[in-house]
Formats: sequence, C-alpha cells, structure tokens
Amino acid sequence: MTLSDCENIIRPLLSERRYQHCVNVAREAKALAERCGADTQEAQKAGLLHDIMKEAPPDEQLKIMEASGIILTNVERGAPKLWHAMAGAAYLERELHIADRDLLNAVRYHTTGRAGMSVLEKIIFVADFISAERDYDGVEGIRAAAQKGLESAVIAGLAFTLADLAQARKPIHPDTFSAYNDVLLSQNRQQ
Ligand code: DGI
Ligand code: FE
Ligand code: FE
Repeated sequence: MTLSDCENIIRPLLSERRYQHCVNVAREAKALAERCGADTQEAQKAGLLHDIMKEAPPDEQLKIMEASGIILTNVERGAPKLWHAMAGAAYLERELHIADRDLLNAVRYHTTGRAGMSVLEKIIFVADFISAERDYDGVEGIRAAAQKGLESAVIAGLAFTLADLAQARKPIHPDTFSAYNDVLLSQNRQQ
C-alpha cells in the first residue's frame, strides 16, 4: 500500500479539516521517524490512517468493534472519544485487510498509549499531539520535549492528558496510566 493509497482511503471518510490533520500528523511522524532511525514510510502511513474512524457515526464504530470481537470495558463504554482508535484498527484489519500488526497497534493505541509501546506507536502518539495545526495551551511544551527525544515527548503528552482528564473529572483509561508508568520508569532506568 502506497502513501497515495492511504490518502485515497481516508479522503472520502473524513472532513477536509480532519483530513488535513491526518496529513499533518503523517508529516510530523515522518520527521520523528527520521530523527530516531525508524521507517519513514510506515510512520507516514500510520499517520494518515490513525483517525480513519474519527468521523464515523458512533453506532458504526460500535458495530465494527463488535464484529471484531472487542468487548468494551466500563471506562471504554463511557468514553466515546476512545472508540475511534479501537474501531479504526478493527476497520483497517477487517475491511481493508491490513495485516501489519505494528501499524494496527499504532492506530489502536494512538489515543491512550499503552505499556510496551513500539517505536512506531510512540511516533504516532507524539505526532498526533504536535502536528502543525495543533495550538492548544501546552503544545509548545510537548514540542520542546520532542526536541529532547521521543520518550520525553510521550511522557509530556501523557502527563498533559492525565492532568487534563483528572481536572475535568473524566474517567482515565488504564492504558493511559500504564503507558505513563512504563515510559517514565524505562526512561529513568536509562539515565
Ligand atoms: O483524535 P484526535 O482528536 O486527533 O486525538 P486523540 O485520538 O488523541 O483523542 C484525544 C481525546 O481523547 C481527548 O479529548 C482526550 C481523550 N482521551 C485520551 N485518553 C483518555 C481520553 N479520554 C478518557 N476518558 N480517558 C483517557 O484515558
Ligand atoms: Fe485520534
Ligand atoms: Fe489525531
């Protein structure tokens, strides 16, 4: 599958604004991959595809997850914003017959992260936070962390999300916690 195949797949499924976000995430993912010696093609593909189900109706997202045997936890049921990542990976696997496990995981875990993320998973997680059009309060801090290294940026992104969710009294997915502890502890070990 080429990059233009990926563009053609997502274009009819997304608004112009969301499509542009995916193009920007792909561009950022390419830059991050170059800096850490990862596969730039894979990074761009995952960047283009990561939000493929973002604008699908919630009942369609639920249907795709159900069809692929995903049973939602209570936290997941109560947080529809988490669905597009799981539904996206399920859609890519079942409907588009993509078998690349690393790419599927990069899509599946791009919102929460998880313990034991691969380099590609970290790249997409970070690229989604700092893509060119992002302008939320705090984005500059995460961009600065990315200058230090991929792990620093993952930690900064997770710390931002955890604080934000707790502040808003929203449920926090266990994968978000495990990702934070895992990357933080493995980074401390390396220092
Ligand atoms: O799809 P994007 O908008 O590009 O970004 P995303 O997939 O990272 O989604 C961000 C949203 O997901 C944001 O509103 C916070 C929410 N989110 C991330 N982790 C968690 C979460 N929501 C809950 N309830 N729990 C989480 O652990
Ligand atoms: Fe997303
Ligand atoms: Fe995104």
